[in-house]
Amino acid sequence: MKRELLVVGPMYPPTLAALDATYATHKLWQAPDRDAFLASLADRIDAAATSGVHGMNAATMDKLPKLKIISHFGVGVDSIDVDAAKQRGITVTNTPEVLNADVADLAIALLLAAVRRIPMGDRYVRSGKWLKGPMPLSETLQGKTLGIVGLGRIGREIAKRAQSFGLKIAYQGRNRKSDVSWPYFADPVALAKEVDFIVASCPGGEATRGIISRAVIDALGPKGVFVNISRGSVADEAALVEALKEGRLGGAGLDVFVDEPRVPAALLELDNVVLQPHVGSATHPTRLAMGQLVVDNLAAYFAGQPLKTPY
Ligand code: 8YV
Repeated sequence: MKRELLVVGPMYPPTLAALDATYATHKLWQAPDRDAFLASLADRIDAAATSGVHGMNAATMDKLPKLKIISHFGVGVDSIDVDAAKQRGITVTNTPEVLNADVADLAIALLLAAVRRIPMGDRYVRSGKWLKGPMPLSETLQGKTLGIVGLGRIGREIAKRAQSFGLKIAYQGRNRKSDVSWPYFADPVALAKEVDFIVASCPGGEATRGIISRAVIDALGPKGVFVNISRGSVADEAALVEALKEGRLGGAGLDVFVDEPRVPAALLELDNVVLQPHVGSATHPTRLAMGQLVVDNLAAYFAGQPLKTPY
């Protein structure tokens, strides 16, 4: 008899196939009537798999009184009410570490693309403008300072890469890190005043909502560049769009947005912004590794073994 598993939302196909092969999966996003579907499962579901924005809130947890584990596809768990899960004795697992390198690569790529104006240059050539004369010069990374908001696993990988590009590092976060000697700022505005570029690599959620505020953006200034590979919610998106339109911020490289996959129309018009569709971890090896952690955490749970990556 296959164990039963609730799958809340669409998931990386190879991972979903692996879950389908092992469990009697119940796909919530395909249910015509969510509540009736959950009620039909209430007395027999103790495990669920979630992914990305398809998380779980307290109300849904209350409809699944036997739920014991939520195995999440993603390192960020801001789509899950983790506090509510803890209060209900539900363990949450996520997929850390395996995506650090790819997400850090994209952060550096966005910084390089925005500062050296690579997509703009591509458009400049394709539009035939080069035939009329050289493209205006860009800023440089050399000798500049990158401010990292959120020096966690991904933030550290970004710092490592940034140093190899000749950048100095400073960081902001809840706490100073004892194992690094880079300048630390508790206040993101103070950080922004001291650096040339900022990358947001902190978790999403209430604690970091709007941490890249209008004041931070203005302190970064007309030559500054902001890169976001965290969550759209960490930036005041309206202030960001305004500052980019008015030239109060030099440029941006954005992989995440407040209301994905919808992006503010104004951003689509701006030449000083590089846009990506939330692809930080979107490589086959990384998504396979993330999926394997989802599978392994569930297998460990059902085997009564220690979980691989409890959140
Ligand atoms: C995922 C992410 O692509 O891991 C995260 O937190 O944002 C991305 O790696 C996304 O969660 C979709 O599953």
